[in-house]
Amino acid sequence: MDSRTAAHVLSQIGSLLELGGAPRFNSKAYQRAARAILALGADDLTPLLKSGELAKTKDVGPATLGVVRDLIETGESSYLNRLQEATPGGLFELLRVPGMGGTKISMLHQELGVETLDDLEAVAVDGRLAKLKGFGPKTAERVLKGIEFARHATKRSLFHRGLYQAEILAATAERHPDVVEAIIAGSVRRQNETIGDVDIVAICSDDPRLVAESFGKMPGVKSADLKGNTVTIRFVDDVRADIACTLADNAGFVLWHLTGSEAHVSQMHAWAATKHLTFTDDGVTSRGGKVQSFATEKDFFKAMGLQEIPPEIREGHGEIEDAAAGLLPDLLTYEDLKGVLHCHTEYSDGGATIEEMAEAARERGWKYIGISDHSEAAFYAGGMKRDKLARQHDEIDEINSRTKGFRILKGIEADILADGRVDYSDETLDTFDYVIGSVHSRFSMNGAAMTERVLNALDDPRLTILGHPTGRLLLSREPYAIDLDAVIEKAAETGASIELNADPHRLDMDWRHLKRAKDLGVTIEIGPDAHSESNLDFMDHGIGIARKGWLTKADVLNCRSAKDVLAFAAKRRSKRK
Ligand code: DGT
Ligand code: CA
Ligand code: CA
Ligand code: ZN
Repeated sequence: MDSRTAAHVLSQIGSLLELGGAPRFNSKAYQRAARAILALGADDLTPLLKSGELAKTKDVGPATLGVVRDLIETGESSYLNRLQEATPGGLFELLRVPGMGGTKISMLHQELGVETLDDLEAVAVDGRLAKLKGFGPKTAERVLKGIEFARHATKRSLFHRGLYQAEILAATAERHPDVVEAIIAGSVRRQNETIGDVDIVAICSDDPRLVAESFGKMPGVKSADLKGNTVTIRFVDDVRADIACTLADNAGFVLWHLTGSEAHVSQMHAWAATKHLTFTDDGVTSRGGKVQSFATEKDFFKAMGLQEIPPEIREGHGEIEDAAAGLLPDLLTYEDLKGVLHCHTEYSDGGATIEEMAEAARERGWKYIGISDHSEAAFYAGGMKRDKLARQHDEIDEINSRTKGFRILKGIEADILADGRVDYSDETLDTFDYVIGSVHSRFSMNGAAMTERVLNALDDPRLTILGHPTGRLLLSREPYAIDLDAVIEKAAETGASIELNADPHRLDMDWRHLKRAKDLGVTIEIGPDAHSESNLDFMDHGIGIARKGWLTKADVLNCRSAKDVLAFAAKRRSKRK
């Protein structure tokens, strides 16, 4: 019994418990155990069970251990079988509809006999769902949108999940005796916001085709398809992967090719054609038929007459032209960050104190943290009334007065109200070091009205930063209708900053717009939107996305010192009408 198969069984049990209306901590415990067992990466769990190592693994408890023992001894889980018999198969896919938890699904099942996405769609359309207690016409509408999402989104996952799968697979590949090194390629290497399949290049010391073939036979594989030296695998848990096997002498070319993107690769084909070169799976062929191989990407780009293009910007957005002209920007790195400005504490809906957040920021080597809790209008998120604000400011002053080499800034995430006014009076807004203005309500406005609302807010010189400008939640909520080009132009004109929100569900503004904003001279703030200390780590991928948007440290507000951040806000305020 291998790790992946066992993990998949545990995860299925977790989902079935959720569907059956079991307490959330119960189903969560199975999901956590599943991740722990997958991370073990064992081809055979039997010795780990016998030695007692499995029982000592974090997040593996007596119940989950029992399931694994059952799997090892009988090849199946009687607990899973019992749960499956009690649950119609279609209910699983309902869990993928945003906002649909186990409780709601079991209620829809009992009351209306809903068992599949199609059933759910039918009762949402014919009005039966809206009449159910706790539902309503608005919910029915949201459910219909959610169904659309579930149908399209099921095949992709958020970046951090893709990265996790890629790391596990690369580690597995490296355990193969004929593999020297395994490198993550594809959209994970390009730091994309969502991931389809995982791509791995395995550098081999022996016949790559044989190695690829053997990967197709590893435990936990549901189906495998071998083409050349690349094997395409679907695992039992529906994780999909391409593993391209190569000898070291052409690893650079294979890595470049499997990293993509498709647009970048096809533009590179056109570029190579101008040099009378063609690409095959074996390498690069010149007009005379001579095949060239490349051990490193560096060699490959050199032969193409190009600067080395960082993986993040290989998206076909002009990188080949700029690399040919030697004009690629010096993309920012994590080390360029000086601080963060979008953080919540227990003053609103965060989980940590100001001091704890500050300490966590300091540990990461930053020089300042801006606290930006929710404003009064955001009552659902514990938005702060005036008296609470005063207390927060006193607390910040007090901590700052006894701290050296680190500073806490007084920020706020103020709601942009329906008419575009920024929450709080002008006098109150003037008490902050800077103001993030965000839309948190009335998402369904039409595009013209929403654009007008945000443009109005940008006219307020007290608004320093426009927070998460489209409100999207990746794989679950569409951006609200808004003319981003108009917003970017307005920010350029008024000197406001726009946020790249680094929450893995948001990554908003989308990197596809960052380059344009930068070209117009808009300063970007990269915000973790942290609600806990560990959320500060969202900045890792936030930097990856900023790189995808071609940003350099000069383009980013929080790559500047605290003093310069204050100056930025002050300069904008001085434009007061
Ligand atoms: P994704 O998977 O949708 O998140 O996005 P990508 O960019 O990872 O897309 P993917 O995995 O389809 O392709 C990555 C690169 O791999 C692509 O630019 C060219 C290369 N590639 C795609 N399909 C194959 C294949 O069947 N064999 C080989 N050798 N390479 C392929
Ligand atoms: Ca891929
Ligand atoms: Ca692929
Ligand atoms: Zn927000």
